[in-house]
Amino acid sequence: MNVQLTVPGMMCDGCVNSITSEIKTHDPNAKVEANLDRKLLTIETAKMAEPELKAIITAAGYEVT
Ligand SMILES: [Cu+2]
Repeated sequence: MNVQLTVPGMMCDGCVNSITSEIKTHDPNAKVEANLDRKLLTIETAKMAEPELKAIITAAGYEVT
């Protein structure tokens, strides 16, 4: 499943790395792609749906809109 989320607080590669590693603790096979200009995160995962991904990113300290 492909999920696209907007994360306005994602400012740099450091943010992307923190979010990616949090997601990968829940699904090591997840693929995460970020577009920093558009604050867009694309997550490919067979294990998780959008609500769970939102919860993980929020818990990591980033608002999802
Ligand atoms: Cu950052």
